Amino acid sequence: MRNIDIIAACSDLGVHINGSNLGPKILLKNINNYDNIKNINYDTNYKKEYQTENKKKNLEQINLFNAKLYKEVQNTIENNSFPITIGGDHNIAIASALASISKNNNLGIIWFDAHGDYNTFETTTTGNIHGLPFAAITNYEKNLLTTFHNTNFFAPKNAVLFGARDIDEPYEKNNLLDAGITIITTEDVKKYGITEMAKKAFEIASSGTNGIHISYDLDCINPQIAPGVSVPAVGGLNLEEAYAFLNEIIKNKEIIKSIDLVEFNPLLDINHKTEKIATYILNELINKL
Ligand SMILES: [Mn+2]
Repeated sequence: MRNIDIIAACSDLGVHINGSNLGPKILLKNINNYDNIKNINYDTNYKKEYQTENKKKNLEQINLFNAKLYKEVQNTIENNSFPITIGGDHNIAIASALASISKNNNLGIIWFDAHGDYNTFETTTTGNIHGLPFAAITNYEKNLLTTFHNTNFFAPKNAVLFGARDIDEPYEKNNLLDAGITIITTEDVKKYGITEMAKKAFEIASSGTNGIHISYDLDCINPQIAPGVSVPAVGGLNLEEAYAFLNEIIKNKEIIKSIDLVEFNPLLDINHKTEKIATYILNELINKL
């Protein structure tokens, strides 16, 4: 069994809806007697920006937060520990994913998500930075979100968007196609099966790389099953499919270098449904990686 660090990335700065910063605290409480925990918080005196007209909302504070998180994930890997970063809104993956590739040199990535997260500051309509991280880590959105990182980025040919069903048309879709990201939609999963599609994703992400970073966004699951996410998208994976993908992660553990589990928002959860699912996933990872 490997030594695992759980890194609690308590941020909701990437989205105008509050609450995802509280997710990690609740999940940590549910993991009994786990010692290797690091907490990253943003300045409690900071006044969060919400205005839609502002297309770079909370940019400065997000960069301060991510620079800290980046160092912590790097430290974890330097100490031969495996990083599981719990969000937090999905912008935190800019730091966790780039920290991992900075230490593992050449990695592929599977971005498990209902949304594309592939806007740029030019194409975003909301200015919510959690809609940009996948573009940032593949260096499609350049410079502003990755100032703390000075090695290579994820190559689009080894990057897979998995389970998507809510991609902004036409601009975000064009960005994804222009960059050359492989898109596996929710529809593909329903049509060809989760095992077949996971196999395809792992093949693409591992081909010619030293391993894979997994970014698991809970909003990929149907919000009727997992309602506690900031931006739910109609439809989605059922629980069996979500757990089958988790099993594929565990099966492929030798090539997986780092994982995020993001977007749990306890303020929007109903009857602890999402909390239970996220806790189950986390416990499986801790016990079986
Ligand atoms: Mn996301």
